[in-house]
Amino acid sequence: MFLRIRKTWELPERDVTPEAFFYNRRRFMKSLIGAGVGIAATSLTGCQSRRNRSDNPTAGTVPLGDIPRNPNFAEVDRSLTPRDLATQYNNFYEFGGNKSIWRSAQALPTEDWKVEVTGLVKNPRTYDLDDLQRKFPIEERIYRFRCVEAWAMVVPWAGFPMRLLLKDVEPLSSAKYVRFQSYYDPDVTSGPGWRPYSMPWPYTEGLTIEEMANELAFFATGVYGRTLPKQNGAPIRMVIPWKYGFKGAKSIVKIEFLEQKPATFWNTLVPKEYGFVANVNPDKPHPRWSQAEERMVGRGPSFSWDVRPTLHYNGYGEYVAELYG
Ligand SMILES: Nc1nc2c(c(=O)[nH]1)N[C@H]1C(S)=C(S)[C@@H](COP(=O)(O)O)O[C@H]1N2
Ligand SMILES: [Mo]
Repeated sequence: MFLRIRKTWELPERDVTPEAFFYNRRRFMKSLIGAGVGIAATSLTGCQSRRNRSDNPTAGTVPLGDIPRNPNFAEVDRSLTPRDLATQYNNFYEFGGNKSIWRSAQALPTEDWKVEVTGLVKNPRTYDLDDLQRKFPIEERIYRFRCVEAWAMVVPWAGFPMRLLLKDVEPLSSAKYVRFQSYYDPDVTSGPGWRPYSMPWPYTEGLTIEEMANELAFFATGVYGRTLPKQNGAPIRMVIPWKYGFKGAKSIVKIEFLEQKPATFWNTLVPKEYGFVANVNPDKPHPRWSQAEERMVGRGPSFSWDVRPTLHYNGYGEYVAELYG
């Protein structure tokens, strides 16, 4: 893995970014080596940093003021991940294949954002951010967050439960699944050194209607008391705390109600490794590593991070187990 010079807080070799692992192996390395380019990816991303000079990972975010914290989600059994870690250790493949994409993600244009809701619903419509704010009161929820790569965080999201949107658009009885689509513009999103050709863009994810209607399924429009930083999926992203992180698509532009199960990004790319359901499950290993334990993103080298047993449904069985009985 000569392509990356890891920052001290990045993952150790043994469980390096699985999504990146796949990509590196099959495409990225091949294209670089094939072209006779022997430069480290870090030097390429270095160009990006010089282009986007912001040194503040929460630049452009604004405070949300006094929003109520939902008492059912006021705390978990571990401490909050510090904001500077949660905003500088990200997965957002549109902007690169490593965890240090927060600077290149600042290119995401979030002005005049619209979310189109379409498909099998009684009231198809397009919301702008004001509509969302007016219709769906914002609350704060502290959720566990678990990436399929076996790192985890505890994050204070702000936003609203997905079921409020369901009530507003009224899915038809024929609607069984929901497809969520992220913003994508190949000119904006792929930075120098990152050529995500032949990945199934745009990034999409899917849920069943019942999953979307669950109390826990959440649209986040903020985090740590401020609007979402771009690298975390501004201005609105999915948060599905009982599933692996990749199910939570960022920067949502379209929500479509369907009769058939939709194709999704990672499931299309590597179906054997990233299922459609993808519930957090310590007993179901990923084909390339165990899921029995997870490491809480912390300071210093990742081998020093707090290791915890993985919880079934990420600790949310009382809310969701009945969905899968
Ligand atoms: N559009 C989009 N959404 C995405 C991803 C992505 O690459 N593109 N990565 C997913 C993965 S694998 C994870 S773990 C979370 C990371 O969210 P965070 O960076 O806010 O912690 O975003 C998810 N949503
Ligand atoms: Mo992830």
